[in-house]
Amino acid sequence: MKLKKALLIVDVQNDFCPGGALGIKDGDKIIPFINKYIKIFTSKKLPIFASRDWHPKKTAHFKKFGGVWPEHCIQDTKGATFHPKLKLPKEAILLYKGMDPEKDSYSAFQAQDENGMSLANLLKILDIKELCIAGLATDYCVRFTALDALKKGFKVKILSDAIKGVNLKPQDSEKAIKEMVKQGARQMILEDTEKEL
Ligand code: VGL
Ligand code: ZN
Repeated sequence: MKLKKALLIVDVQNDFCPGGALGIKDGDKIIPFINKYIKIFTSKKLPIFASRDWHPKKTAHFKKFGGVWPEHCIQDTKGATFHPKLKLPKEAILLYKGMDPEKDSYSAFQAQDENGMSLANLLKILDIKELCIAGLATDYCVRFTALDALKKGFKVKILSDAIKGVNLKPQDSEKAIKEMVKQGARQMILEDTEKEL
């Protein structure tokens, strides 16, 4: 029997796309692929999660307050909204993360829905055993989310044509993919979805 899958779209927000406060080169180029995955998961009636980096104005995550990043994805700003090209269905379950003013958090497993329910709990309720992960950024949120998922016993598919990295150091994304695969994640592209789902 196939394991029940869900699609997890990580942080496809204006600030992580070109022109944004932490714009990732070609970050928006993955969106047409993500939209195709959305169609496929919707047609199979499989759940779709979409996380958002959702920071308060003042947080130790920002350079200004001791962290490493320029200000980005501040709650209720344009930078924090989903990229306009992303076609999220109304059934998508929205997750918020990075609200703690004291610390960094990258993993979607540290995110919660609008009722404060954690991703782990939502997955349990929906009986999801496998996560297909797309979005931004390969070397941060995607990486931490995938590693957490594996630690928690989920199977993980990295959607290679639907992720992009920050690359503070040029090899960061490549290294992140190697690490996720070493820990048990597998890579998948659009062409594989018909037989995989
Ligand atoms: C992220 C950098 C800063 C991410 C969040 O979600 O990948 N990256 N904040
Ligand atoms: Zn952030």
